[in-house]
Amino acid sequence: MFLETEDKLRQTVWEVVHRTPIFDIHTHIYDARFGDLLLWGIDEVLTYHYLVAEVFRYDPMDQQHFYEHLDYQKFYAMPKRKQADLIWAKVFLEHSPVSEAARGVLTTLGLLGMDPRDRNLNLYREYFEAKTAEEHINTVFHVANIEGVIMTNDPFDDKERPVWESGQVGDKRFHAALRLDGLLNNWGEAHTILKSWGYNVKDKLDKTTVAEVNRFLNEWIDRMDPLYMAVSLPPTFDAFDKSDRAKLIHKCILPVSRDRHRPFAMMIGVKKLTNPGLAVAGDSVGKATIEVVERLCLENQKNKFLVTMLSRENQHELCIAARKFNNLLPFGCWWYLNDPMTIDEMTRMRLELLGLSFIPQHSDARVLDQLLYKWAHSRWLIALVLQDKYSDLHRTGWRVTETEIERDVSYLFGGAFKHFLGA
Ligand code: RAT
Ligand code: ZN
Repeated sequence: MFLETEDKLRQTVWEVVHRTPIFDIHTHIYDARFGDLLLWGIDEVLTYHYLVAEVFRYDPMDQQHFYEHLDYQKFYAMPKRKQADLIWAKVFLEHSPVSEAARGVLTTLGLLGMDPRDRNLNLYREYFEAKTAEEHINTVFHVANIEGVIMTNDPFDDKERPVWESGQVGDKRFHAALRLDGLLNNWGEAHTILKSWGYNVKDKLDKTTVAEVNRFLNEWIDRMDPLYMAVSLPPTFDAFDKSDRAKLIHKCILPVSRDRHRPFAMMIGVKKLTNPGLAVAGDSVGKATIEVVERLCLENQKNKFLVTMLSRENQHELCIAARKFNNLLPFGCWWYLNDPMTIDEMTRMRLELLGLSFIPQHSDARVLDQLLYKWAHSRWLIALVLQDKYSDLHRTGWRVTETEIERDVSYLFGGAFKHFLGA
């Protein structure tokens, strides 16, 4: 039955967006078999690196003896609980928590049934202390209405690797992504590690080395069954220069990605450690070159590329590139773009240029609880944008049914990705 009034249409869009389960294609959370690698609870939520960067914004303004009082090393040397106390004091109590990352903490607490008016952090801590990781995963997935997530899985991570090697069976809601920053962004170190693991590799990417890297990739694909292979890349990324990375991409990643039917996800535009003292909070952003993406798509038409770019300035051209190449699927509002203003802008632009053929968002959650706020905030924004788009359609005289809206929203929230995988 057609939705005949605009009010009914808008209300239906709102409800459908809020009840459709999400398949979250990029996170940094883990299932319970990974033990301590799965971060959860209020102290982890508060010490999220997005908030670490913010606490240092306030300190020089408040403290006469800034460098004595709070330098980066001292901050990171403090126990996590103390770091959380400090962030709570500075970002939530001494100033109102209006930033997106700070607001997210409050949304999270509210969604877990706590009262965000409480300013006593220990009350929140008590809530988490009474939970187990498994219980909490179930609660978060249920409240956030998430059907599945993709992790970020790095074979070069010494804590993570043994879990994969042990062959334990994981939670079916958690899927793998083979993350290759270690291989592609630092071949000098990677090749010595590969060698120590018994691969017959040399610094120079000769024929044997290439074959051995491919063996490594295939073995990890067998072990993890990742839904895609991924790398984060600098704004200066050029897949056609003379670098080891470019050679590895052409000789190893693209053939394996093609043969094993695992798209290659490129996350382009991060300037690592612009401020090294801030560690994981110290990365910045730069505008990248779309021509590199276009040429990769053109010259490798049998390859599939998932692409997200970190700079706002790259978003329009990424949409245009996707109009030219159907082996390119743009995804998410990544990291510094995961803010209401940019989510709104990017989602409108993508719908206008690509219809429904993109992945509007991923959470990038590093802490389990962040699935709650990241998806609550994104759903809200996506619903507002979709209401406008369906209203525009309505004004042409076109009518839609609730079933059609459900079809469209589930395509955005997981269907487009699964279709791209060929599932
Ligand atoms: O958003 C983040 O938390 C970043 O620090 C990165 O993890 C980024 O998302 C990445 O996957 O490289
Ligand atoms: Zn990430």
